[in-house]
Order: sequence, then structure tokens, then C-alpha cells
Amino acid sequence: MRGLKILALVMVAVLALSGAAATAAKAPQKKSKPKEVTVADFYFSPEKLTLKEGQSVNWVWAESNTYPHDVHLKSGPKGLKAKASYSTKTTAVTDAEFEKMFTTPGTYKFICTIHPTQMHMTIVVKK
Ligand SMILES: [Cu+2]
Repeated sequence: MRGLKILALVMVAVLALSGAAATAAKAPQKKSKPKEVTVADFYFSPEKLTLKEGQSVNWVWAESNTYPHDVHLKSGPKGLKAKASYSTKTTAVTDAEFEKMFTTPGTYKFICTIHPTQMHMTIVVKK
């Protein structure tokens, strides 16, 4: 009986340790996980995002879309390099993603070039 009790205690300890290990392994992944923006008919969600330097945004086209959309940088911080890399090269209706890392602090304004009055969003990158 006593042997069983000790075995049970050891098992609980092992489970607790493996749980802690799993949490520790997940932590860095969560930190670098991109913030998701939905590209929908006819809005970006959220419309405003604040990031820390080095964080990424992943735009994901909604499955329910029936119209084509793109992501286009309308304006960015002064001196921003490789501006074209902040815009998609084509439009898509659905089944598309666009990921971009932000390393230059400042304010970024994005539109969908097909629906510029409805679809716009702002990203602020802080140091
Ligand atoms: Cu659009």
C-alpha cells in the first residue's frame, strides 16, 4: 500500500514537472507570434494596432470573402526603407496571408487599394 502511495506521489511530481517544461518551451514562441489582422469584406480587423519594434503582423484573408482585397502601405515613418515590401503584390479573395515584421518605429497607414475608403488601418510601432 505504502509503495503505491509513493508511486502516486512520484507520478504527480513528474506530471507537474512536465507541465512546467511545456509552459517554458511555449513562452518564447508566444512572444514572437505575429499579431493577426483579418482582411474581410470590407474592413481590416482590428483597424488599429500598436506593436513593439521587431514584432510582426500577419494579415489573413477571411474565408467568407467574396471580393478581392490587398494590403497597401499608404504612408509610413520618414526614411522607411523597402517601402514596397509592406504591400502585397497581388489581390486575393480568400486563402491568402501576408506577414511583415516592423523594425522601424513610427506610424503606418494601410489601405486596400480596391476599397480605400472602407478598408484602412493604422499600425503604430513603438521603440
Ligand atoms: Cu478591399
